[in-house]
Amino acid sequence: MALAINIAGCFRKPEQPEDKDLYVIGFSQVGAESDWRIANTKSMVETFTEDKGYELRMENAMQRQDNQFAAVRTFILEGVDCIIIAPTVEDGWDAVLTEIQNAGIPVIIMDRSVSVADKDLYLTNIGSDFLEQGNMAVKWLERETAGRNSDENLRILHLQGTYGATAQLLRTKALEVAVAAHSDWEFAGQLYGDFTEAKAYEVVTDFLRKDKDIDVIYSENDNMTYGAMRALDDAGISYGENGQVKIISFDATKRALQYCLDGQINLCVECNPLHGPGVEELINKYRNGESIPKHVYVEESTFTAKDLTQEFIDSREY
Ligand code: GYE
Repeated sequence: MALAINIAGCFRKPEQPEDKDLYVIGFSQVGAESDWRIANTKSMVETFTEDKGYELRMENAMQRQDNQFAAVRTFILEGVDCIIIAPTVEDGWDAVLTEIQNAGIPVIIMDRSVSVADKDLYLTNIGSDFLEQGNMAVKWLERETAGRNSDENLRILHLQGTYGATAQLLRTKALEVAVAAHSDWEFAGQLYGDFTEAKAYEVVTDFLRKDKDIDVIYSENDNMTYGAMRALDDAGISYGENGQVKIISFDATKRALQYCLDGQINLCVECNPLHGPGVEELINKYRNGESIPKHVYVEESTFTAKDLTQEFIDSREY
């Protein structure tokens, strides 16, 4: 491995930024699948600037784990100072994380998590408490439907993000536990939307051709919500504050908050994408030899129309 690094070093052109003594970060980003992701990328790019002594090498994995493996192996060959991974899915990381460990490079897992037997394979994991997000959504739905006077079950259409991603696994878990616990709740369907608007539009459109009897949409991110809203519009089904279907959406990015204020989305569950400063703080601690918590969660809440003002939405960064 040392040889590989030296060989890579030999091919460096003299004007490369390492010569300026920058701290080089290899960052494997999931993709550009959502507004959340774009805000997250922006936060990283704005945090790790050359002015502050960093060189950020970012690779977009287009939502594919094998692309992440390739990016990470390139970072190892380049001998970067630190590797940051926003993992597409939780499983399958043991081998490549071991390769990084053998190269002596610290790893920070950002946003979603990895599921590995040996937790020493990474320094720390900074991201959201996705189970708590799901639980907040479910509690809201309980309150919202309490005392519901109906002989019929509450029919929930569940839109799922990328299978195996922490954000999908835990938001799904919260809802599945709740549906099992409420004898009058049921799934109208569980559809795969892969966190994208296009996929959600396609699957919800298809679903509504056969079944229009739904009371709730639980959408595991904002972009899938937008796809579902278009599909509901096409099918002539009303939603939001005064509509047939209550919509719960995860992320609380600006456009979704606006729909919420306008009465089209009932609940926005916040998912903070601005991890750049938090990651930088962890890197500083590492570089100063300070101890680092194994998991750092960010504070998040929920919003309904009554919690929002136009001024608040306009002031949000994402
Ligand atoms: O909710 C979704 C994105 O992992 C928190 O991924 C992230 C999720 C986010 O594509 O919009």
